[in-house]
Amino acid sequence: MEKHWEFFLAPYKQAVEELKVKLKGMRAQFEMQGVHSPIEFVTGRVKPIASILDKAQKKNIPLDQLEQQMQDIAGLRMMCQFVDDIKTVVQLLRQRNDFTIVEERDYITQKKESGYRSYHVVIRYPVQMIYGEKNILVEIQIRTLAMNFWATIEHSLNYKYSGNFPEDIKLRLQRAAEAAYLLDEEMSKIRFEIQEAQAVFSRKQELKESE
Ligand code: 0O2
Repeated sequence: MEKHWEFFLAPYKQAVEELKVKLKGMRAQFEMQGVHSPIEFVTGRVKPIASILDKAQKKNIPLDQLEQQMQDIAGLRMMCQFVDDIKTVVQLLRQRNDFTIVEERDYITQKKESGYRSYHVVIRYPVQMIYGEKNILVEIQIRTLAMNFWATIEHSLNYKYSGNFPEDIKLRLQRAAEAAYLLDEEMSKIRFEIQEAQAVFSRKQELKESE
């Protein structure tokens, strides 16, 4: 990797690693208390250089403005079992004092034309570098497992068709997005049954492990 990119991306890499630990730590705290965790799992990545350049070109972002204008060079994803968990997670993020929220985008009540649903929170995160503090933008995407399944599939198809989906695939993807949303709604309706079963299961696991 070119030295210039290595220096530029260093604070983003640092931020993703730190935030993965912090957000996974939230899940661990719920587990420790033996209560339902609104966070199922957390992933994080630094956007590959080729994707940064692609997006900069598409959105007319000058390369010397990446830091100010590209919000998802560092990205975290928090997956939830239920739609209501998303609200809980956003509340938890709003309460934290290790970063500030600069923007929230609700693509759940206002889904994208593609069918995409997720809640995006853009934060300003201070990274301690050897030359001092650097404040960078990080995008946290919060979504259910079903929304994540859809987005992952659509993203790989997007790659294949470079965004120009044939009409029938576009339509099927929109229908699949609705099906995923229906799945979320159905799961929400039996949420308490599911949680009860999960609690019994984890108690049994604990007993087995202590034997
Ligand atoms: P990647 O590969 O996920 O890193 P825009 O890019 O114009 O849609 P903007 O202003 O960057 O919008 O912000 P937005 O839409 O809040 O966040 C963009 C990111 O959200 C995307 O990143 C995706 O991760 C996700 N996203 C948004 N729309 C869709 C969609 O229709 N399908 C899927 N699968 N994901 C979506 P990138 O840059 O695409 O890249």
